[in-house]
Amino acid sequence: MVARRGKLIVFEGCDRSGKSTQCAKLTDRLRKEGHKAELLKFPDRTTSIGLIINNYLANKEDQSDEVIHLLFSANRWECMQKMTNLLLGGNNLVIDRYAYSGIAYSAAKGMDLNWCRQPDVGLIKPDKVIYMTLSENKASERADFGEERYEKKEFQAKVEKIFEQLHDPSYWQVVNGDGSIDEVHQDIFSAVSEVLSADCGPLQKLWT
Ligand code: Z5A
Ligand code: MG
Repeated sequence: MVARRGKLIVFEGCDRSGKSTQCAKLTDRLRKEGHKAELLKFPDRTTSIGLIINNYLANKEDQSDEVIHLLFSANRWECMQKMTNLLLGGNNLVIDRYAYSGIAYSAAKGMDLNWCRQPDVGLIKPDKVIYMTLSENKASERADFGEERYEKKEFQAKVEKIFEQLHDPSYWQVVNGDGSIDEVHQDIFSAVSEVLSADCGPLQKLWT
């Protein structure tokens, strides 16, 4: 009998909303409950493309807006075979940022949104996007923005606006990140449990 494929669950959202915290918690919980689960993060800073991205984000290296946009996308494409194999092998994948961040951060610089979308057309389509929000009050209580290139308040507001444009209610779920880590996890787990038990059919391509 062919194993049922795993589900692709992507986390997106504004800075410090708790994506990385919740991705780790969800992956642990899935494993504890007997599901096969793997956690991946974009950018994947461990590849040679990821190293260029890391230097760019750390302000150690400059790139044109177009070049860095294409490198972020290439960093996802270089992972597609591995992701396909894992999903078809029955592993659920939890992904910390994906193509939506790629578009939102580039378009927030003033780049054309449709141009920004093109390089990611055909990536594996997520079965669920968990879009995490955070109120201004709570954001100011969390650790300060770091030194990385995009970590500025006005820029983040533009990013949020683009995420709102990309929101597709057919597979996006908005989760309020204001609660405690455990409360937020519970909301996410309920949303993900529904997807895990659903028959989502074969893998689909994004934006095709
Ligand atoms: N980028 C791009 O331009 N193009 C692309 O294609 C992609 C990304 C994929 C690096 O991303 C940058 O790359 C990012 C977008 C751009 N630019 N910015 N800005 P990254 O994913 O490496 O960014 P990060 O460093 O992981 O930050 P983050 O993702 O914004 O944070 P987060 O993952 O959402 O939050 P967290 O690390 O889980 O939590 C933040 C803090 O809050 C931490 O101290 C936690 O302990 C605390 N926390 C978390 N949850 C709670 C709750 N519920 N209560 C209280 N405290 C909490
Ligand atoms: Mg993070």
